[in-house]
Amino acid sequence: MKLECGRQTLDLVRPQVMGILNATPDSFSDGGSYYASGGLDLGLALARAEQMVSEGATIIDVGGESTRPGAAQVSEQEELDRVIPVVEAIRANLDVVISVDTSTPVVISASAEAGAGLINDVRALERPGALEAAAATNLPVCVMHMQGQPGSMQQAPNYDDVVAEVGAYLMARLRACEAAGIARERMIFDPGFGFGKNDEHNLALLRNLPKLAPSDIPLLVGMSRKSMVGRLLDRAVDERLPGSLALAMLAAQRGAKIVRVHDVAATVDVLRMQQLVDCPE
Ligand code: 8Y7
Repeated sequence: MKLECGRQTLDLVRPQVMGILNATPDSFSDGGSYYASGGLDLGLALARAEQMVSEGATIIDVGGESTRPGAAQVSEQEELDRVIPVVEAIRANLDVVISVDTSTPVVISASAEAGAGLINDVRALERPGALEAAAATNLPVCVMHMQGQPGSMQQAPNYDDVVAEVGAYLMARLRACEAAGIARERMIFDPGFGFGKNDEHNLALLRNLPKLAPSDIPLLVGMSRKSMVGRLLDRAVDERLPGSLALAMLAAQRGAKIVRVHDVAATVDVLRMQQLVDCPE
């Protein structure tokens, strides 16, 4: 299974690690690290990307809008100012697929022009104009399920059958993407762990991961350091690595092809070991 990402090709026979690079001053786990005196420090952001690539990340996910509950909204211009210089710097210096975490049509278009290889949208291209902007890039798109809106989604998540409902939503987004001219071969599905889900919902989705996508559509999962780890194990953000690694391996065993994480080196080791056992040679 190969995924064409503009100038690069991702080999999805084995699970790939997507390293998280937050270009936001307010993200919950590593926010602020690349901000010096109010502005984004491009050198620091690039150094972090470089480190993650050296640790084995084959995708870097650059995000300029924090989707954490209660995070401040950003204007289109602010999002462009945060994301595009980082995409350009990575593009000029590193051989890695650049993913851009955005829901904003102008950011989708500008990112592709700046050298992005993948569009990662937690709103599954539902914003007006996003489907058309993504289709025009010819890049792969990750469509993620979310119930509600970032600010309020964790107040009362509710499903009759979370696995069926998330699966049906992702298939509906596939149809919408195809209708807009995005080829099925460019689709990636993501159940959206923690996005309008309680712990039981998250666990049911992980247990049933293979049911959430047809076998030709790769699954991406993001559980790194999330609140589900915090609640299930009673751990603060800086104590969630073991739980996050367990979840990464459990997802890989259930067929996840891309794992979005903060801790690249540790996750790469875990997934290599999982592959040696489950998929030898
Ligand atoms: C996810 C994500 C976040 C995820 C995809 C966090 C941007 C919250 N989570 N994108 N983004 N899937 N595709 O804790 O689960 O990293 S932000």
